[in-house]
Amino acid sequence: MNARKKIALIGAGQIGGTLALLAGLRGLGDVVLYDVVEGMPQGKALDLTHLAPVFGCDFKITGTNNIADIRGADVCIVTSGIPRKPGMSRDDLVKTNADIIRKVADGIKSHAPNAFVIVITNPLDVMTYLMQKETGFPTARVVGMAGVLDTARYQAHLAEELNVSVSSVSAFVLGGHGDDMVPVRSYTTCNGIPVEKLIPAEKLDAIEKRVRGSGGEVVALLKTGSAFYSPAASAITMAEAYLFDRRKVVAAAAACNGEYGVKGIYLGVPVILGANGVERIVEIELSSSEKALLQKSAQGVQSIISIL
Ligand code: TXD
Repeated sequence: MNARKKIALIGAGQIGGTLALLAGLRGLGDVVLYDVVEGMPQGKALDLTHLAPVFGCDFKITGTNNIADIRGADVCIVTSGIPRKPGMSRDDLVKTNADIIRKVADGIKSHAPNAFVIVITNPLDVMTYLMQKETGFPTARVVGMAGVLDTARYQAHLAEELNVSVSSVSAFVLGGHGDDMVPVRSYTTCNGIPVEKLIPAEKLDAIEKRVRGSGGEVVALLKTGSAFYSPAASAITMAEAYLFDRRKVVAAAAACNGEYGVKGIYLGVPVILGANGVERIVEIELSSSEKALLQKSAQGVQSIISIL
C-alpha cells in the first residue's frame, strides 16, 4: 500500500488555511501547516481536525512553528509573506517578501529536498524565480501559481457575459502576474467557438481590463488582505496535477529557456504539469499584439528581479 502523501503549507494565513481545508477535503494526503505566528497554525489545524469527521475525511493535519516538521514533504505550497494593502502594488512587496522567501527556501532545501514547490507569494514571478535560485532545485520542480487563477477570472467573467457554464469556457492568461498580464483572446473559446465570434471586441476589451485588475478589485473590497479562496483552489489543482500525474495543461509561472523569446526568468506560460513537475512548456503561436504584450510583461518581471 502506498504511504499517504505529505503536503507542507508554508504560511498559514488566509490562503494557507484555505489550502489546508481544500487539501483535506480533496484527499491529497496529510497536511503540515507552518507559520512563524505562534499558536495560529496549531489553532487552524485543530479546527480542521474537528472538521474531518463531519465529512468523514481521514486526513491528519498538524500545525507548527518549526520548519523541520515539513520533513520529507512531497509538495510544498508557499504563501509566506505579506499581502497587498489597498493602493499598494504587488511590486512594493518585493523586498520584504524576498527575505521571507530566502528563509523558507533554506528550510525547504534542508527538510524537503525532493518536494515539488508551488509558490504563491507576490510578486509571484520574481518570488518563484528566487525560490528556484535559493533551493537550487531543478526548474521543473519549482513553479508559480498565478495563471490558473488569472485564467479562472477570465473564464468566470466570459461565462457571465455569455450566460453559459464556466466549464464551457476555455481560456489562457499568460505573462507576469501583474497589471500587464496577457489574456490570450486568440485561443479563448466557448466549447471550441472563438469568443471573438460571440462577444463584441469592445466588450472583450472591458472584460480583459477587469481581469487584469481583478486582484486589486478584491483588495479594494476586502480592505484587509487579498483574494484567498480562488488562489488556494488554483494551487490545489496544480498540486493534484503533480501528485496524480494528470499531465494537465495550465498557465503557470515557469522557468523559460528561450520559449516565447524569454530566457532566464520565470513567466506565466502554458505548461504540462505531471509527475515530473513542469513536464514541458507548450509554445503556441501568438498574434503580434499578444507577442508584444508578453514581451512587455517579461520586461516588467526582469525589472523587479533587478531590484533583488
Ligand atoms: O495569484 C497569486 N499568486 C496570488 C498571490 C493571489 C492572491 C494573493 N497572493 C499573495 O499570496 C499575497 O500577495 C501574499 O504575498 C501571499 C499570501 O496571501 P495571504 O492572503 O495568505 O496572506 P496572509 O494571510 O498574510 O498570510 C501570510 C502568512 C502570515 O500568516 C504570516 O505570518 C506568514 O505568511 N509568514 C511566514 N510564514 C512562514 N515563514 C515566514 N518567514 C513567514 N513570514 C510571514
